[in-house]
Amino acid sequence: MESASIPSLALPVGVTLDRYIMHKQSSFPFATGELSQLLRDIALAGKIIHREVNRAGLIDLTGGMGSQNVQGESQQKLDVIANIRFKRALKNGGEACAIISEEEEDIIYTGNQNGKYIVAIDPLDGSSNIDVNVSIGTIFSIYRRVTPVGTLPTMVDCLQSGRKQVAAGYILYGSSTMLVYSTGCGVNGFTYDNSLGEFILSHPDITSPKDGSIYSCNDGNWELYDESVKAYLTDCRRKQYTARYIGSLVGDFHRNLLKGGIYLYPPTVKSPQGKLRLLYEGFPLAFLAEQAGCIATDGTQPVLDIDPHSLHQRTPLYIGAPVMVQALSRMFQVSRSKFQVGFATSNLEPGGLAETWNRRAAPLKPET
Ligand code: FDP
Repeated sequence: MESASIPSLALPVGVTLDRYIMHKQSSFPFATGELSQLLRDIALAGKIIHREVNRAGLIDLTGGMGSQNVQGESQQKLDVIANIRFKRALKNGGEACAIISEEEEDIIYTGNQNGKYIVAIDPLDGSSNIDVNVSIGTIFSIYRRVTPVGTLPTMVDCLQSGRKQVAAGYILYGSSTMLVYSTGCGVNGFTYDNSLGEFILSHPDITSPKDGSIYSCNDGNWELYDESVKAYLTDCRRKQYTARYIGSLVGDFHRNLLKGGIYLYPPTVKSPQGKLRLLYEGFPLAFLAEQAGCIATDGTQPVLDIDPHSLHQRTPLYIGAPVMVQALSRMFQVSRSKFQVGFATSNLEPGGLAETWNRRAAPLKPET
């Protein structure tokens, strides 16, 4: 029998992701294990990216490819590598019939028409941070296909409501690598143990603080923000909240999820629909946020209620602690009722809110 002092000499390692996934699967009597396998495929690709990210500076994996992705953004070598790794893992796994990737314009058919699932993925998010050793991440979203198994998946499978996600998550390559995911029954976080090659449950049942004092946005865009966003941020400054912005959505979201805060990426003149992508950034993070007790809105409606109409659709995103997001939403409501025009995606278009404001801000001309 172990004496009382012995366990502290050999602390238990904890629950591995594999065991956790299997355990969760066993609570669904009709589960076939395919979603579990899909999650394991994603975790495996994540481990490989972790390895590549960690030695990028040593084996010439930093820097640009000299090419652009479908969004017109310059591709980093690791963007391309991560895309290949995830595609390969998902194709070989067999559970996904189609993939939507930030790096590719069209639906990627895996060749597994019997696969039940669709995966939307941003293989490596925050790519401007790759070369400077700052946190980056992978974001994923999983849907069950709606067209019959055995047929070629279609746009109908890929453009489902965010509320139809069966799982979503991210892998954060930061000071440690973490995989955080939800299948709709809470959010759990696993930290990668390099020596074991395993993700270990480190953050069970993540519940985010209801309120917070961190705000995260690109302050350099201030002049391009709408007045209600400026008013909200001014209030954050007045309250001496803490400004924290990495410029890696996963890192910024993760910090705010754990500590309590709000992340804002409003529309700007440069990105009138917002910069972030709905299918593989907005939807999965909104799903996790709601599961952890947070709120995600585009300024007019919950992000999960947005109707997707194209694979690389963009969205404004305001996500985080409910008290903070609600305070911002109230400012949107006030401006909407004042000017009686729509906000969010239409606010910077001709006739939109920003234009209305500019008109109002201009000196009044005499009537005649
Ligand atoms: P990036 O373009 O560097 O891949 O996905 C878009 C994203 O990163 C987010 O991760 C990040 O929060 C944001 O863009 C940063 O954008 P800005 O440089 O405009 O602030």
